[in-house]
Amino acid sequence: MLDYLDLEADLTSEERLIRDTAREFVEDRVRPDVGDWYEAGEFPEHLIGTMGDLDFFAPNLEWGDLPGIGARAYGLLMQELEAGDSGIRSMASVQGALVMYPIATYGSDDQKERWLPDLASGDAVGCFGLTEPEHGSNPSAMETTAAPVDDGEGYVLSGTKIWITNAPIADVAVVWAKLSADTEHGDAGTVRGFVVDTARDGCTASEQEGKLSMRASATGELSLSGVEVPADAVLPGVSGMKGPLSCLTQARYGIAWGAVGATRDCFETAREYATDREQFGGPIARFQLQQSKLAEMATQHTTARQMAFRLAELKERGELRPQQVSMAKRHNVRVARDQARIAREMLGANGITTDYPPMRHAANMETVYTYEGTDDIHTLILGEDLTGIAAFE
Ligand code: TGC
Ligand code: FAD
Repeated sequence: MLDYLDLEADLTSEERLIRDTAREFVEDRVRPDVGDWYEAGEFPEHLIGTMGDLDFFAPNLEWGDLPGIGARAYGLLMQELEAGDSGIRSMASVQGALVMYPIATYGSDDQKERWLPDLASGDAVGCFGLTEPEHGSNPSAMETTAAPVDDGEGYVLSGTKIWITNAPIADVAVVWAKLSADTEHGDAGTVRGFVVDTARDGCTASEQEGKLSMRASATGELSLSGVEVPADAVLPGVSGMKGPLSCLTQARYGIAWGAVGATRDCFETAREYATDREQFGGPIARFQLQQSKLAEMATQHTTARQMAFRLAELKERGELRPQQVSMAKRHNVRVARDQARIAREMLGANGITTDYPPMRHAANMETVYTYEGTDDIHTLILGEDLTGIAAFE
């Protein structure tokens, strides 16, 4: 596998084990069938238990029996899963970074004990509801409300969350909503997180139809029609937009690594194809035009990967800033998006089929470029960081 600057030479034995376990899972359990799942528009739910058994869900968190692996090992896991398909990485990163992370970081002991073991094992699936029909890039304008009832005994949640990964298969949702009146949890208008059992009356999910990207992933709308939850459904440890945005930083970190895996898979596929495929009396890899594409792909992969490795160092030291994660998410997804198209082109007609991964990765990257903050939003986050002037409005 491409590792042009020998970055993996420094991996610990634990990191190698995690990388190899995930790589083997992808080779044995994902790669043979992912084209069919993609065509059918299905997420392979039968893999969730195995993914839990292999500690793919939030192994970086420190709680109970969770392994508490380092940031680099976690990044390598995301890299390998996305080399298989973005939908597989997405399921794991939503479960880990967007559901288990807020419960572990901001949740009560009861919330942790109720949900973390089941989410870790894959016995339960979680989703994260932030985006709404009228509020995507600007979630702080969300309209979903949490209205207090019975003198603060509980809340009624009302609103619609859309484009929610895992929603159609979720047992629990971390839902972000604005308090509609002053309560012990904050003044009216304050954003709070709620841990919602999706079996509650009024909570329904429907599948998003017509996706031409991220097809091997369950995406849906989460409708909250007067869902009554007890007061202890509130995540006690965080208030305001910092809650959801801090979760996004965790997931964006995983995406920065995952995109490197997709790029590598495109490179390896193109290299193998170019050395096998013969035209004009020999392998197409002997043409300078094809070598130029491979050289560029390998270089782009290497620069993106270096950025991911550096993020891991900073994260392990506790020095990583969200803006640095934005830079890596933006850059590494751009690389994957561009290079997947080049790989597809190198495979000629075969490149447009599900028999080979590049077109699937290219299509997936349209989602990855858009979710967790669009490329434009990360550009503006960097712009603000570099100039001190916010240009969102
Ligand atoms: P702003 O006023 O800038 O900040 C509010 C508070 O939050 C803090 N903060 C962050 N903390 C951690 N990580 C970050 N990335 C943070 N960004 C901001 C900030 O310090 C402040 O804290 P405090 O203590 O002062 O209150 O927030 P804003 O509301 O103006 O937001 C600005 C903006 C546009 C950057 C933000 O809204 C944004 O990132 N928008 C993009 C929306 C987005 O990414 N949505 C993703 C939805 S989830 C998803 O796509 C899942 S797909 C997953 C999958 O399938 O893999
Ligand atoms: P909009 O915000 O309407 O943006 C439209 C265009 O305008 C974009 O090009 C954008 O970059 C641009 N734009 C917006 N604001 C500005 C600005 N200030 N300056 C310049 N340009 C701007 N959300 C969740 O909450 N949970 C999930 O699990 C989840 N999973 C997803 C899975 C999939 C498959 C997809 C496609 C999306 C998912 N999302 C999820 C939603 C995702 O986070 C949003 O789609 C994303 O934040 C963008 O919001 P939007 O689609 O409403 O686009």
